[in-house]
Amino acid sequence: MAQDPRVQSAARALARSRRLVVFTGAGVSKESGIATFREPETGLWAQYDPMELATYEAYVRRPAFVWSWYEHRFGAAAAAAPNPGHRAIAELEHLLPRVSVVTQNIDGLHQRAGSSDVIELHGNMLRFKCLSGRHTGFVLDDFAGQDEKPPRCPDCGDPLRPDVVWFGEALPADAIDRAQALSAACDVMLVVGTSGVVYPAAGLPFLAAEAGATVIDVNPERDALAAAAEIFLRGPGGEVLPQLVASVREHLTG
Ligand code: BV8
Repeated sequence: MAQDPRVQSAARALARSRRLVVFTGAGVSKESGIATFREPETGLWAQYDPMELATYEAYVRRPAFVWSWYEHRFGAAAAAAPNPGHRAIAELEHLLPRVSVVTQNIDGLHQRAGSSDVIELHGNMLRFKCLSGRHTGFVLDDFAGQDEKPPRCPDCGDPLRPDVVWFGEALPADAIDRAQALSAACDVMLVVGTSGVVYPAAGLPFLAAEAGATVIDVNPERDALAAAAEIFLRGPGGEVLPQLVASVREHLTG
C-alpha cells in the first residue's frame, strides 16, 4: 500500500494540514475486537438489531434486557485494547500542528491510545447517569455492590442508564457544536470506519468538503460518504493508518 499513489497523495495532504479533524466510527474499533453496529454480531446478540436496543423506548420497556446488552459491551470495551489504527491517529498529534478527533464511538479507545482532544458525539458507555438525567458522572464502581439490573442512582434511586446518545435523542450540544465548527474550519478531514448513515454525525464530512477541506476516507468497503471524499483508501484502519502515518512522517522529515 505504501507505494499506492492514493496513499501518497493522502500523506501529502496530511503533512501540509494545519487544522486536521479525524472523524471515526465503529470500524476503527473493529480490530480491537469490538463489534461494529451494522455488521452482524456473533453469539448471543447476533439476532438483535442495535438500532432497536439503543433507544430510550427499548430501555423503558425492557430495562434489564437493554442493560444486559450494555453490560456485554462494557465487558468487550474493558477487555479491548487500542489497535494500531487508534495509535496511528494518536501519533498524528505529535507530527501535525493541530489534530482533533471527533468520534461516534462510545468505547473510550481513542483516549486510551493517547489522543488528547477527543469529542464524543454519542457519549461514553463507561459513564452513567440516572434516567431523569438529573445526576450524572457515575462510573461502574459507584454501584458495584448492587445486584439489581439496572442498578439504581446513588443520589435519587432512579434506574441508571449509560451516558450515551440513543436514537431519537439529541447529541450533547457542546459536542456537536464544536464538531461542526471544527469540520467547517479544518483543511483536512481523515474519516475512518464509518458507514456514514447516522446523522447529524454523518453530515460532518460534507461540511468539511463544502468548506474546501480535503476529505480522506479509510474503509474496507465503499460507504455513504464517498461523495464527500476526495481520496478513498480501501482497507482496514489497523493496516492503512500505520502506513499512512509512516508516509506522513517521511514527507515531514524529508
Ligand atoms: C437525533 C450510541 C434528533 C448508542 C449511537 C427517527 C427518529 C429520530 C431520529 C431519526 C429517525 N430517523 C433518522 C433519525 C436520525 C437518526 C439517524 O441518523 N438514524 C439513521 C440510522 C437513519 N439519528 C439520531 O437519532 C440521532 N439523534 O437525530 O436526534 C433530535 C434533535 C433534537 C431533539 C431531540 C431529538 C442520534 C444518533 C446517535 C445514536 N447512537 N450510538 C450506542 O452505541 O449504544 S449511533 C451508533 O451508530 C454508534 O455510535 C455507531 O458508531 C454509529 C454509526 O455507525 P458507524 O460508526 O458508522 O458504524 P457502522 O457499523 O454503521 O459502520 C462500520 C463501518 O466500519 C462500515 O462502513 C465498515 O465497512 C467499516 N469497517 C469494518 N471494519 C473496519 C472498518 N473500517 C475500518 N477498519 C476496519 N477494520
